[in-house]
Amino acid sequence: MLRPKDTSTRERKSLNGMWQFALDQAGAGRSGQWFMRPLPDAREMAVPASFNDIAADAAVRDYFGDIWYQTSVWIPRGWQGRRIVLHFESATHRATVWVNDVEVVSHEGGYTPFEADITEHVTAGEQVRITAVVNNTLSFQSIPPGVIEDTPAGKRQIYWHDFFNYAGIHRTVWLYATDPAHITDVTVVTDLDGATGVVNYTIEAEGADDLQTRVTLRDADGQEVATKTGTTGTLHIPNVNKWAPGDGYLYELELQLVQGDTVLDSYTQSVGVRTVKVDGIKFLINGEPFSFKGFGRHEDLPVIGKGHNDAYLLHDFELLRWIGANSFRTSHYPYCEDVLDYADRQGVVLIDETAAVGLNMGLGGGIFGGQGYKTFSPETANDVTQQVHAKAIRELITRDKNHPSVVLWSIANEPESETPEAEDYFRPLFDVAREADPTRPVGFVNVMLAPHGKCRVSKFGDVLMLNRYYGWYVNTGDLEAAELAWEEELTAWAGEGKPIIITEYGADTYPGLHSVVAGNPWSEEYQVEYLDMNHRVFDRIEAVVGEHVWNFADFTTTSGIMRVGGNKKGVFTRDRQPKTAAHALRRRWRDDL
Ligand code: GCB
Repeated sequence: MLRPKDTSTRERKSLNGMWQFALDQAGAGRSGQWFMRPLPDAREMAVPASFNDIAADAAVRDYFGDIWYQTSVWIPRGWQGRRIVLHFESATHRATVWVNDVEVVSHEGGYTPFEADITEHVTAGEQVRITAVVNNTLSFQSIPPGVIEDTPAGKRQIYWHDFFNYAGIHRTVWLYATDPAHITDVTVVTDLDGATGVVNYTIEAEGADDLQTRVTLRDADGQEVATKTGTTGTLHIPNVNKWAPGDGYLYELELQLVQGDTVLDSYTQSVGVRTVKVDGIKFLINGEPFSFKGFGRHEDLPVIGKGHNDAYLLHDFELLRWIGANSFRTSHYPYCEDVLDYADRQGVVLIDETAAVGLNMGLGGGIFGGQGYKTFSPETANDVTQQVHAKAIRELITRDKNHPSVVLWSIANEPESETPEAEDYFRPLFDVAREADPTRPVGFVNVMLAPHGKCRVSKFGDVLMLNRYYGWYVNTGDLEAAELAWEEELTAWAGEGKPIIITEYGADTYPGLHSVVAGNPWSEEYQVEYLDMNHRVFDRIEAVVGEHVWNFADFTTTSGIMRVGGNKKGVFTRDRQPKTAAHALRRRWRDDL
């Protein structure tokens, strides 16, 4: 699936703005065919945004079930004879969509795009009604998982990930038009041969059997550097300008379907020429050892929740630059594609993660404590879950495969990984990822409950990604004991001979809380002491090639006695003010200061 774009032959129209919106508490909308007419008792809702925080009402914030969205749109008169497509960049966690009275698409998974060819159901120059029922419930068969429990006070949605279950239409909805003959996908794989860049491309198209496929590669100044015909081929760029960390140089590949002199379809794909390889304990980008400095993050903003906002995107990347970070992980789900596009342009390196978070009944919301379920069993996470998970991996890779910024796939965060059931569940999922993308390393993020010697899944990964909280969840306030225990465990992992990225280490810190005495958790000083201790350990172990602090900014979670207005492990507050630790990290990460 290609991301909708305006090109010389394609036209897109955003459906963002105010939609009609109704919560379907009684679950009456599907059988009552709400898509046939204006939604009953509707209010207005902003798209894109999470609906949860908009109403200032706990019943709305905590609602789970069917959520109805409706809008109407004019099909441009000029689109007569064109193929017309309705595209959702995401709907969390699943949706079914109707155009007028006709169901056109259903999609499972809250963070990847889906679309429907609606040509047959619309008429150029006329208005159509678009209705989407989004559903945000989590079950053992969804990614991420959850369960609905009956309690004396009614049904409650339970889940095991430590961020609020924001839902709705978080990203842009597009209507776009192409020629009936159109390109459906392109895969670009790059390589380096000395100073020559190598760009392998494969194009898929529909209705194009009698057409010629033409590609043209241009540099950042718009100068043509190579051209070719055919649906698959290799282009060479002498004296290539590589894409590298901190230097997001992009070429543009124009793809065309041509009949005689007429270009029927044209699409542009940006291309960063770089290589990624794991070699022993080294993580190589363009053959050079790369060391990850940065954060685990969240899509989490005041009012709009997981809704995308360009201004925050720019500001967050400014803060990454200010602090000297070169990378981050899209914890714990695929991010808005605008984020990936911008990372490509900025030369920011990404670890790209699926939404498989919370597959661990030994943990709850990042807090230790059993959940009363078995993680993997026929009644809980089972074969169906595994298939849904496999699809989530495929959809992530299909969407993000052409982003040079993405250098590593993370197929899950902190799942149970110490049991034979976990091993059986994950083994085939690594194959799924490698089949979908043979060019990038694959890993998963290991949790403290499955330390070295116990984890049965790490052996499948190309790199080791570890989340550890020595000095926070264990050895709280005792950094001396934490340092010894952490170094001992990390030294054992280093014996595996793989690169190690510390994908999480962090301490909750209440901004403004200070302490002159060391070892005082929640204070700004303790966050600095905690990070310093971790860095001493990392610097003594050669296999550690990355440090991603948890978290870039404070974020919203469910309520609980371990969370004070959300998770406070941010180095920045939720409104992006630096805590003392931000300055300390800046001194460590910026080598130009
Ligand atoms: C973790 C999780 C992350 C939590 C974090 C915490 O290990 O991966 O989602 O937010 O711990 O702060 O407890």
